[in-house]
Amino acid sequence: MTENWNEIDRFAKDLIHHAGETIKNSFKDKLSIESKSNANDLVTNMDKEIEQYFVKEIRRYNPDHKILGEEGYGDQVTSHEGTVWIVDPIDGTMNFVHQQRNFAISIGIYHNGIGMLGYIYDVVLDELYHAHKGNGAYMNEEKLKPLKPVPVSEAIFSINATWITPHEKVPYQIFGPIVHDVRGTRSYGSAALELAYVAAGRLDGYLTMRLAPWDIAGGKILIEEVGGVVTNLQNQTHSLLGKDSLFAGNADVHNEIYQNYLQGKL
Ligand code: 2AM
Ligand code: CA
Ligand code: CA
Ligand code: CA
Repeated sequence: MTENWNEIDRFAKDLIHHAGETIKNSFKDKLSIESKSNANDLVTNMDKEIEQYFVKEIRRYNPDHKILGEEGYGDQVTSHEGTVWIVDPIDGTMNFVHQQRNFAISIGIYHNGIGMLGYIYDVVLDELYHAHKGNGAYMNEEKLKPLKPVPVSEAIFSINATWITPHEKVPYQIFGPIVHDVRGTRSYGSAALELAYVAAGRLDGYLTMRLAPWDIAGGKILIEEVGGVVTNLQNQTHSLLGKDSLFAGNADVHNEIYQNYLQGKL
């Protein structure tokens, strides 16, 4: 089936702006907060409500489109055949709960596994990062520039401090030398925003041990449109069906860090 990507793009932007309004209006209401896999893994009524809104509207728009959403209101997606929306209704739920900022809506729309449309919406700042495959990436109306090479010694990396502390399952020692050698590190607590910042050139790299498809689906499309690279820590294509590690960055930094700090260590 051929899709009208310009029309889908307009539809997706409308949905995202509408959902953003709903989230902003919810700040005055009391949130209902639960935990999922552990006490720090939070989900709120808004995460669920926003995902349900997306699922309802997307199904009404085109029942053939499949939906993979974090909160499970979409479909059991086991292949990337056809058109698949990968949706994170609120990325950075902990920030949403504790700070009412530094969270985003993230959506990637894939067709037969190819990223066609990507969105990351910083609701509070009203900044929509968006990309349409082959047409470049934008923040609102402003076109994002192709990423320029940066030496590792001048690179700013995003990495969550958890991955530098002793951890039974992950080889945490490998990140130490990277943190030491780059110019600086940051952590924003929203994978989607961190990927948007890589696309905007505010970060030169983002490393993390474990992300789900909905954390990266939108950001991957944005970063690839500005010439950046998104892989797992083994330099392989990141899985869009299951959890995986992630290494996103400007192409030169990605190559140098992979060769000198990661290759053969994981
Ligand atoms: P979330 O807020 O949508 O859950 C926090 O460092 C980042 O990691 C956020 O983007 C958060 O997304 C994501 N995250 C939190 N818990 C996670 C988990 N168990 N697996 C994968 N990603 C997670
Ligand atoms: Ca979550
Ligand atoms: Ca997420
Ligand atoms: Ca989420």
